[in-house]
Amino acid sequence: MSENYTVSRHILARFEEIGIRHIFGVPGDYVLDFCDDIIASPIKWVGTCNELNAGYAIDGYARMNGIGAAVVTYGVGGMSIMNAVAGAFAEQIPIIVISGAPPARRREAGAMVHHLVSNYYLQLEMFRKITCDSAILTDPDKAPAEIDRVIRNCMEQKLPGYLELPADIVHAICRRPEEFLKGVPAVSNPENLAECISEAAAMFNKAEHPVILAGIELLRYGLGAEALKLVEASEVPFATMLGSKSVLPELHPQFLGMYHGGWSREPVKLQVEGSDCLLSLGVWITDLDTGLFSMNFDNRRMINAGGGRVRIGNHFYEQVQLGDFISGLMKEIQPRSYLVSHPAEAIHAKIPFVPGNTDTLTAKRLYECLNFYLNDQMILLAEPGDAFCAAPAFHIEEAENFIVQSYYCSIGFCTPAALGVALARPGRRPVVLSGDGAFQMTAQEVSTLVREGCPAIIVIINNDGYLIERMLHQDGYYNDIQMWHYSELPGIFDRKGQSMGFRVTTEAQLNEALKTAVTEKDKVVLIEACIPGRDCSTGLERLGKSFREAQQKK
Ligand SMILES: Cc1ncc(C[n+]2csc(CCOP(=O)(O)OP(=O)(O)O)c2C)c(N)n1
Ligand SMILES: [Mg+2]
Repeated sequence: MSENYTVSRHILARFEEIGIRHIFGVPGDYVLDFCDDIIASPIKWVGTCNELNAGYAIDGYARMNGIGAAVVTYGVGGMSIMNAVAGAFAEQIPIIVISGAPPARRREAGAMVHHLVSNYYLQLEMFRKITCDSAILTDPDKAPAEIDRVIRNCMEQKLPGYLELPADIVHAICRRPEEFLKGVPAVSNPENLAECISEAAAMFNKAEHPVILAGIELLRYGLGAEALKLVEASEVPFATMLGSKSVLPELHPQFLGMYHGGWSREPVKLQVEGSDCLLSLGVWITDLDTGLFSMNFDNRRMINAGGGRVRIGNHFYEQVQLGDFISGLMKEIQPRSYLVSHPAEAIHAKIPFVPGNTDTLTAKRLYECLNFYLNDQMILLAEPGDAFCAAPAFHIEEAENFIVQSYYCSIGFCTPAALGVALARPGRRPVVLSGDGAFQMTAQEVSTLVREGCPAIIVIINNDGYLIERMLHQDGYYNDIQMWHYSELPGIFDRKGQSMGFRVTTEAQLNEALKTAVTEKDKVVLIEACIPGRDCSTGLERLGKSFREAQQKK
């Protein structure tokens, strides 16, 4: 047993090994010793305004970096971060949460210590439900193996993990494991793989109108490049979805556009649903990705790979990993030049934005203007609300330049996530497109963006409340929010002039504000874009219409 090797040192050593360069969180007395060790290590501590925001920040960090970690205190901190952890679980993002905990002697005595809710295992039990693995580190002899197991599972399964670290264990001496932390990626069953590839290739090669539907798992498993090879080798048209937007380049001549079931642009819908061989790669059939399940798929004409299995018609092949399937299929396909009729519309090119002389700014013109100013050094984060409904309006060429919580849809995610994104990818600039309601949820994190020198651009769509909810349902004053002087927030959060705010009501003002934002590349720039009435993207109009129609049928 090495003299100075402690449980805390082991955690930090592993974190360095797996590429964690920042730990986000909020301290509390049960974790102060561990926080001391963090700031003495090469890993940088990034304090957030609250634990929920730390959770969103590490989600953003992990989407860029492969993994992220937060440290919180017991009870008050652990309970606060839970919504973000649940989101990462739903969206399959690997993050690790370490929570401090009361020392063993208190737990053993069942003492009523501060931050305790009911019993000493409640928090662990709650985290168990929203993580793939968890451990309470009560025994220093076992701690290194438990820490390694949780980290390994978290990375392999691409899901959150939880470690509870009692205050008296932080500096307990433990054994330094000899081996590195080796992950064992999930493997395919070779027979199943070979058989399903041969069945899939036969169907694919025979088809007259094959189409590839690129899904969210391509993003989660970093398979965009591999899928692009398949697209190019086969010369088949492809579509993406909200959760997988830009996983394949949107200026590609084979790109049809984004598919959202019945809400899709007509040519995209016709080609995807009319295909005699729809090759669906890592697609999640979620309500928002399929126009409230309005897709019209015929399993007999589909090859469905994802979630570790492949389905072809009514044949099921278990234990087939998506990456193995794509690379195996690529070797078997015969390229032909398929007709890509109606490829993605010209919105996907950079149309210069010429501001009109109108008094009011419309949602459409806001998105056109933002699209013009986006570049490949920017990462767009779109909040649930009109922001993510407008996603097709933005041309994004690289997979990692677009972030959305398209499934869990927790509003307020994007501003703190931008903090994680910026620190994970210095040199790229996060651009948050947020509703006013979403922004109010986590607005304090603008101050951390300023403090950490992360030059995010934050565009707040000020449409005076929860517009998406007004559109989905009959309206009520529960959808009203307090009007803020959004553009004055930089003056509140920043005493050093590292940020600036604009309030824009016309196209010309918006254009100027975005032009300045691009020039002021070291500053946090907050733009309040005022959109009057119920003006919104066509995406939100469609969503509202479908929801209201579904309600009438009830
Ligand atoms: C944390 C959380 N609370 C509540 C909701 C329910 N919800 C979904 S969208 C929305 C309103 C969004 O309003 P805003 O951000 O202003 O966007 P807009 O629709 O006006 O563009 C709410 C409250 C949610 N998704 N997440
Ligand atoms: Mg709003």
